[in-house]
Amino acid sequence: MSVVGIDVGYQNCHIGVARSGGIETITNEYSDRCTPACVSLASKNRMIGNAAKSQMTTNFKNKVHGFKKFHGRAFDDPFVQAEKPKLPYSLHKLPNGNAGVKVRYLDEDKVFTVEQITGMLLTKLKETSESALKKPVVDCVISVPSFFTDAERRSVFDASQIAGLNCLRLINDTTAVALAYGIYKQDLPTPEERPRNVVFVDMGHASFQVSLTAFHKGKLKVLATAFDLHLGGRNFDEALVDFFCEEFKSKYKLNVRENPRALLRLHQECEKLKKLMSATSSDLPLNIECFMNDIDVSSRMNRHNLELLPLNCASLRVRISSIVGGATRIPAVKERIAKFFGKDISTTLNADEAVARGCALQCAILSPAFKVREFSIIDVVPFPITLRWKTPTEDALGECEVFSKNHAAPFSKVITFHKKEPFDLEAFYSCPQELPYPDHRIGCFSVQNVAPQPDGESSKVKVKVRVNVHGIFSVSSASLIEKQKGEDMQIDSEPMVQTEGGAEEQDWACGEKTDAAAVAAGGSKPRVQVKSTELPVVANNIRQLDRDVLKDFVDCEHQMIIQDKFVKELNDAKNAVEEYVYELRDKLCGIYEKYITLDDSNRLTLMLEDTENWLYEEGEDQPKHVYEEKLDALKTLGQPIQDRHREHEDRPRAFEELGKKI
Ligand code: ATP
Ligand code: K
Ligand code: MG
Repeated sequence: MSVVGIDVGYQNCHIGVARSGGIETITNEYSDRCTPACVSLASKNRMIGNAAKSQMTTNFKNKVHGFKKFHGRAFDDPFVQAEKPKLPYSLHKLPNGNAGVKVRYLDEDKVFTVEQITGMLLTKLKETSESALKKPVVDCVISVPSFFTDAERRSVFDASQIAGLNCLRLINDTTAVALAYGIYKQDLPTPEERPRNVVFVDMGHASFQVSLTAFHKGKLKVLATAFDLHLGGRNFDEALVDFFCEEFKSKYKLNVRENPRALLRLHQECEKLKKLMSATSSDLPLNIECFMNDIDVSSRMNRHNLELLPLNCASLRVRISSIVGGATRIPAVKERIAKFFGKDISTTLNADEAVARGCALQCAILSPAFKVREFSIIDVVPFPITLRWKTPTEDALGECEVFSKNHAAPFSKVITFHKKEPFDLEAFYSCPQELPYPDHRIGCFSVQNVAPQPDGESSKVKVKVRVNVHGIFSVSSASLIEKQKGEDMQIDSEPMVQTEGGAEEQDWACGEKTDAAAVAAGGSKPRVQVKSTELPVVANNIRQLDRDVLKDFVDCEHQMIIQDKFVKELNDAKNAVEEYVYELRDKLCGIYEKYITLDDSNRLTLMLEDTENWLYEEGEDQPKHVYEEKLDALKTLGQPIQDRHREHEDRPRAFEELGKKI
């Protein structure tokens, strides 16, 4: 079994793996540790990662990037609407109201959901891990921003399933970093000592996350998280793009915003410039040849002026110590963070790889196949969650906040209701003004098969609500508690119990008027025999893909993988012919010259030339076997020459060997 951790960034993805030597990040087929979060759809296949990014400015309408924040969002979401005009590809409203991506793929117009696009990216990352580990990869841990809501987490989880991954945990970015920081620390305080509190800061391309984490030996507990959803490295890129767009308008009379390709190029150049400015405070040139309307543009920028540009986002206003994420390399960011906390900041963690390493560590901890130091992680619920239900007596709705902000997670609670009939529990985020999303619904959970007691009284129904390891909320189970003859019930006095996931479980009473929302106190009364019957709970309006649809997407991804493989093999076969032509031609006028008659050589050269022309004409687009046959035919002619050459080379060595023996 393999142990893999995947940091899926808005811009960059990294993969951490556990090998016998420990945790390491791996490189992809371009020897790059970073795989761009970019998917390109084409007429025969898809390109994902570096291959997609390298051709960013051609076929750009079908190159999808910057999709991470569309997870779980509706097409009409103001954030999606604000992003739309900045994107070179088009967004499409899906039947369920979500935002989909419209592209040309296999010469057809196709709409993919964000789960499918992320699924494609994960397929690539899965393949990269498989080729590094040389074995199949299924189990993994994937990072998500700490502010991701239920809908987003479910959406990323669905994407992992589309890619055929078994995600053991969706872990928060900053928590993964905290784990990567803590697990190797030998000097953490003992349980009796005061914890070591560390603030982690991650400024990526599109968001800014901060967590305050308490460490003890063998465990970490996240105390609080804070974030700015719209502050990241890209804000600096955009500020530069805005600046140059204005400048080029007055200087060259160019309307860059009207030309998606030019705008993309400017974006790329601005990002390069931004990175250079982190390393030097001197004036730097910006030159783009043939930028628009055959005009070359040029300008200058420096760090000081960058810092004066307005950033289109709220400023650094976090309520910081160890920092990661690419954008923390910007000197102004580092400076402000240090100033805010009045402390020196530590950048000992690898800014690009810490999240992926933390993910791999968590995967290693969860995997039975790998031995690693135990480390317990308690995370937090980012936004408070409330349950609401109808009361039969009044028009009013019953309501109970089941998870407060920064409540420990994973965590289960048991809530007791008194009901005579089936009932619905509506779950939502309780603080809409705090929630950076327009939709605060989580889902509706129907508790079924509830009936009154034989004596007509309400039945006691225990409902378990839970935020699981992925940070996903659910009403996970319900049971009907029946009075046993002549005995009183004392369910509310059950002590706190541990559940499987290491989460604490807590009993709550949250019922009708009579005993409304009284939190049961743990007691020491003896337990009485009660009959408990499991009740079905049906989840409605959960913001995740329909299971049938998910299954179709899994099949669809599988088909696309087969298609990509088919195209790759075809291209490989074609390239092999081309390579053989070049190689043989080179050698014919070089090392093979002595081993072939001039006549034969001329004939063969002519043939090679024909083949080359053929490759550009009717041989451009042939089935694989045609290329294989072509290669075989060439080899039949080339092989005897190669053999004669080898024999000749081997002869002196054979003599030498013979000489030694004599
Ligand atoms: P997110 O965490 O928001 O999903 P991500 O994980 O893809 O995004 P990172 O890889 O952490 O983001 O950081 C990428 C950002 O960091 C980009 O904006 C990039 O331009 C910026 N960046 C990288 N190196 C430097 C540098 N030397 N100076 C300035 N910015 C940099
Ligand atoms: K990243
Ligand atoms: Mg990141």
